[in-house]
Amino acid sequence: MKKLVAAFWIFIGTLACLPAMADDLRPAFLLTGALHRDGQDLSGQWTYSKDLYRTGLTDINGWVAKSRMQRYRDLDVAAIEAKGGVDFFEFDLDRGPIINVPGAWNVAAPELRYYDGLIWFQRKFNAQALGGKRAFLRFEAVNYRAYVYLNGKEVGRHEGGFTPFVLEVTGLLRAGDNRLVVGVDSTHDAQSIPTSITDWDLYGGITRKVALITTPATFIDDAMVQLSADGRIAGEVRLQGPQAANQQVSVAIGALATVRATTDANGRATFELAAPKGLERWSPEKPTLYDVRFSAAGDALRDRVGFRTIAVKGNQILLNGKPIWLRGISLHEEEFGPNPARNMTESSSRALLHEIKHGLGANYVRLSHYPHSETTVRLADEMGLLVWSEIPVYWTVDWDNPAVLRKALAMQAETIYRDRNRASVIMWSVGNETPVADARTRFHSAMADNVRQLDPSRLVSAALLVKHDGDALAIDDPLAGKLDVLAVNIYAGWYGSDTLDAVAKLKWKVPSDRPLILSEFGADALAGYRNDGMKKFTEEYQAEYYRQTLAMADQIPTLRGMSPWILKDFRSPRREHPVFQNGWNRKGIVSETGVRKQAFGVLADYYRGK
Ligand code: GCB
Repeated sequence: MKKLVAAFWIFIGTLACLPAMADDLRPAFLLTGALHRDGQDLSGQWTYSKDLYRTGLTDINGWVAKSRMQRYRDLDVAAIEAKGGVDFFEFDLDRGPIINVPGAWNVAAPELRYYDGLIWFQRKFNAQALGGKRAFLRFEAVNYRAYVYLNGKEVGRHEGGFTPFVLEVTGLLRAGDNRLVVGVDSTHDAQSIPTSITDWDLYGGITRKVALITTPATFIDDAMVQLSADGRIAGEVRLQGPQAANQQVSVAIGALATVRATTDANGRATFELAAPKGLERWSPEKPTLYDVRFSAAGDALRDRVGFRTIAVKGNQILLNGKPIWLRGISLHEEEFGPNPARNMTESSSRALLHEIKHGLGANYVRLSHYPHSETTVRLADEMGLLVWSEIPVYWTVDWDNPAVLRKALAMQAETIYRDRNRASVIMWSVGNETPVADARTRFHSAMADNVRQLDPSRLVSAALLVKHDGDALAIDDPLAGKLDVLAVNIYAGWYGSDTLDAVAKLKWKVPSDRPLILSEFGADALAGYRNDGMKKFTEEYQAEYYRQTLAMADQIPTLRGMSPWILKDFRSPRREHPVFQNGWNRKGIVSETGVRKQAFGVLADYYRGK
């Protein structure tokens, strides 16, 4: 085992030294559209075992873990104990406490509230004989590192808390009872993405669904389709398996058109066709989705896809060729309620997006600061909300470390492969509020190049910092040259020395040839704290802050949208004022339970006027 562990990290180390090419960022398996595939949902009751000292992974001095500590072993501890004898164990997942998966562990038990480390999870399940089919485990998200074992054998590892990963288990799955054990380590460090300090909660755990998916021996691993800038429908299909080469592929776009292609020696086929007459373009006002059916080699995959174009021309953002103004709001992945667990069921996600779309009258949402669940992005498609998507390259990062860059590029690739059929997603962001420096700019530039290589059809942006330049605000950041849309976070009137009445008068020096959006602005208010003068943390102060900032925004000629910070109060261990915060960032324009603050009305009125 010790050798195996060493070999694994060496492998990662070697990868880190290679130049990052988009294609070697492609995970071994994607199972695009897995939500629509045959499978067994492994959500529900799992058991767990805390492992603060990581004794299940390694012993002291990095030696192989003691067998009595290896939580992933496939054995019946109680039965062995009943026999008596020399063997004993310091765990038993079969009799461990119960936890619901998916969901963060912080809300599962008081002792786990601020637990930050390794926990082992176990789920037993029954499977049928595969009969020539293949089986995969697909994790939608595990925060932050996952060590996966089936029936006592390691099947793989993954790093990154917000993107899906797929592990083949065809050879390990048993007809009958199976034991799945996942070690989840929530610890972040200077080389993780994000690093250990953020402004949101820890939320360790198996935070999104896990499914056992079966496919034919040769199957459609990836299928992409979109409307290209020149108004043609184009895409690609990738097969995996012994019969992947020279296969007929057929793609049906609703009842409007069917196109055929043949896979090459690598199982890849591309296709293209003129947009059929009668194709309705997707937009926030009319989010038309088509049933798209990909078939090949006896496998079939369906998706619901919208078709639209997105572009920048001068300082305008064009959706389907027409200028659009992004009436938005930022959102963390955290459901309404007094004790959220980052468990985004369809209904909890819908409740948030409904408030954005129908309460606020928005057409746009910044899904900050990491890839949100596929459920949310698919709902944005269905409900008609444009999406800014980002990975958590946030604040500080080990900019000079090629292994960290490699992780960022891989995370970005996993996000893009997951979401590139989503019409709602119009912008990939490559960073948030990172301090300007050469190494940091090189890092972000590599990310921007990577995005363009993986997906040339969408816009690239980043949330930048602004600088006071005399009496004006300016973007002084060489990264700006890499972006299609400039975006800035601005907190004048909340952080810093500007008084509220100075905000509306702030002048801006920004390039005239590029669209600008305000990716963040905001102020804290405790819902219900009112009528106490214009003091910070009152609803009045936050509402006035919005009025002043919106007046300032109206003076920026190239402003094409905004996503104020933030829809809902959210958990953050940075925020410990005992009266106003108690572990919550209060910049929501609604409270954690959904009570609207005064600023909500100010923004909704402003959007009605846009
Ligand atoms: C920011 C960050 C965001 C924080 C916010 C705040 O600039 O991008 O993650 O939560 O400020 O509330 O200070």
